[in-house]
Amino acid sequence: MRVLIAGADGYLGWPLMQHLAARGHDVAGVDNGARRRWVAEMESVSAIPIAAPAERRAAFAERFGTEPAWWDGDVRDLDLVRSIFREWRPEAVVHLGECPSAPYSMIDAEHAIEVQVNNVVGTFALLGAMHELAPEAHLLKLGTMGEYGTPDIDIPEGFFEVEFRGRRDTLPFPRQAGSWYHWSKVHGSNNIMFACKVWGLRATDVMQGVVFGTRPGDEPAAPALRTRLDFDEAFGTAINRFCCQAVIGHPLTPFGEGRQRRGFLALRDSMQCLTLALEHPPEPGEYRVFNQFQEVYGLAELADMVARVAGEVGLDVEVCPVENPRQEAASHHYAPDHQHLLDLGYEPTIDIEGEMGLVLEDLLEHRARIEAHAEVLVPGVRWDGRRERVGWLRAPA
Ligand code: NAD
Ligand code: USQ
Repeated sequence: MRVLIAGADGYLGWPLMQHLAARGHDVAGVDNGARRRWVAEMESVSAIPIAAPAERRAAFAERFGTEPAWWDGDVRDLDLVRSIFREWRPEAVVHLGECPSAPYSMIDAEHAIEVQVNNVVGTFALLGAMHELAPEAHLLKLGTMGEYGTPDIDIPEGFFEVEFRGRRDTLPFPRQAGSWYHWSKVHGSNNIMFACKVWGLRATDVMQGVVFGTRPGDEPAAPALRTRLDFDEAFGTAINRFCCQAVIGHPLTPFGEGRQRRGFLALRDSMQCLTLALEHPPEPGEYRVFNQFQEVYGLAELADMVARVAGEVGLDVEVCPVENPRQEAASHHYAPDHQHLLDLGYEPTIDIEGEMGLVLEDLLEHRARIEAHAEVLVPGVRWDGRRERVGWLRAPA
């Protein structure tokens, strides 16, 4: 299958290029390098060193025999996207090319606008070009579990049956996002749903949980093929941050009481699920929603797991909760369905602690890079608009 990956230089995009090429798909990428600039703006670096895009493509050619088609460009540029579609003629488009950070979107109004314009307009340009030039192609779009928020009822996969005043209908499940970033994903989902209805496009909207991990497959990749792993408050996700904290002996930082719950999945599971969705496309005109995560965990529970695994490799780590800079439910019901991908054959990684152990192993050789930027480990972007680092709720020993 000819697959265009938007956001191909990113945490998920770069390993997905390789995962799909290894399965015999023809892959092409487009990326404007925004993630590299955003992490630099947060005064941080990827803990795992990453090669420049051209070096990455050369390493890809060495591994897979040929360089992938590639565009250094912005998917908000409709003319660019049209020209890519004319040249590459994709049968599927995987859209990962967005700003993925809730804290970045909450810095101030400028950042909120940047994230919303980037994410909503980029998605729209891809939809418009598909409508004009590739109406048969399948759009595989990364949404997020955070679109749903944390309602006090179970969360279905996109749609649910409602009875109101004696009448029944199947309707989109309400979205109650918790950051400007998460709302940008809701707006994207709504536009995709309508594009399927009015333009007859086919799309899978993946409500993905929080991803962690360094390895998309069993073998450690060659250096230029490795993906990034961030630990700053905006672009580092919880387990990845806890692992980076552990390798330098920094206290692990669950926010608040750590009783908030989220769905998590390993990087290798994200690759597996996206591939399953691609290889089992929806019907023309169909808009389907998959909830994608391996298991739900509480944040304090996860910090304790990382501390335990770190202890097994000789790292002495304490868990010290900090004030929660976000506005989110401290304790809540959380029971999302996630059956659709299991029905397609998804085999979840069961050994989450084993996966954490691999992350720690891969990070240990790069601890100096984390130590040199350790100040980014304690958050300072608060949802109430203040920029002031949070305090410890239990001071480190
Ligand atoms: P990432 O930032 O590493 O990847 C996104 C890539 O898209 C980056 O390389 C960036 O440079 C590029 N990009 C951004 N805007 C662009 C634009 N306008 N034009 C061209 N390229 C652009 O993020 P990621 O973690 O790989 O996430 C990919 C997608 O998955 C995002 O949509 C994110 O919302 C979603 N997601 C991620 C996670 C996670 O835990 N990583 C969880 C759920 C959903
Ligand atoms: N958290 C901590 N301590 C930390 C970092 C985070 O307790 O040091 C908590 C947060 O308060 C939150 C949870 O962990 O409750 C998840 O935070 P996160 O930063 O790992 O993830 P989030 O901001 O939700 O965003 C990430 C990705 C985003 C994706 C989302 C999936 O960055 O692209 O959309 O996960 S989900 O959370 O399911 O919406």
